Amino acid sequence: MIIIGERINASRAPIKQALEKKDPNPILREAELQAKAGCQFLDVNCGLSGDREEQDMEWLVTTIQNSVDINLCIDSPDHRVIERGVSLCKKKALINSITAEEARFKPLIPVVKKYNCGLIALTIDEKGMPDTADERFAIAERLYNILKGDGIPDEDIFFDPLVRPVSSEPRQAEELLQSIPKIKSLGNVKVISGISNVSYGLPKRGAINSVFLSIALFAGMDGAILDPLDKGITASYKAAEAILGRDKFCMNFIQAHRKGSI
Ligand code: THG
Repeated sequence: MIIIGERINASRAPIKQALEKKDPNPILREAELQAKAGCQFLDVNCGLSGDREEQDMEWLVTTIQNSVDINLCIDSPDHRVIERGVSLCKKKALINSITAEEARFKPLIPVVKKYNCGLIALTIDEKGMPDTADERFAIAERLYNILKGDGIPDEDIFFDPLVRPVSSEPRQAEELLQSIPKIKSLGNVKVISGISNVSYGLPKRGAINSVFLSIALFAGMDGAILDPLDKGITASYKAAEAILGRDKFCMNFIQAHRKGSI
């Protein structure tokens, strides 16, 4: 399973503070801990700070890349911020994200090709977020055809069918789960998702997140954006991998327990 560590995000108070003070220490600690926890990518999001977002992204990416050897996932709605971040990455980067809206994908396709990145494609179009599995698939298919037309290989495409709170929209989690095999039928593409939105507004969020992730893995999801230092969610996905026969003799699960990471 592909893990994208979510902790370097300006929505978290310690990260916001470190960005304001340009204090590298909290950032590097978060980067090292998440890398050690076995993430393939670190999501890097410096919040919506207007003109400052581009400079903040440059500082964040440079700070991390100078001391931690890991792939970054550059998270911003602004293509200029994304290009700045990606251009500074030493290893293959992941762009987070494009949508099926022309204003979002058009400026980023040349960036994907120039820097040989992967990209996360959200199933959103001009009409907004889809409700059903079929609508999610239809948007993914339209974007897939555009990306293929531009020569982007399947392996570099990560679809995110967008999880929504089950508390306010009780059918949404199931629609997302049903969309996973449909989207994967497009080709050798990946499906990933953020996790924590599913439990928004509920108690025992960890239980909701874990069950959602386990079912999603069974449905064919390839990875998730999550907190890799959270022992509960880590134990759940490692248990799910063992149950699904993807962890020979449960060695990963046992080792994670011995290391104290679950
Ligand atoms: N898909 C894609 N990108 C994403 C998301 C997604 N990027 C942002 C987000 N969702 C994933 N990242 C985070 C980062 C931090 C937190 C949650 C998701 C976080 N949440 C605290 C919580 O849930 O309790 C609240 C914040 C706080 O106050 O600390 O920390 O879905 N492609």
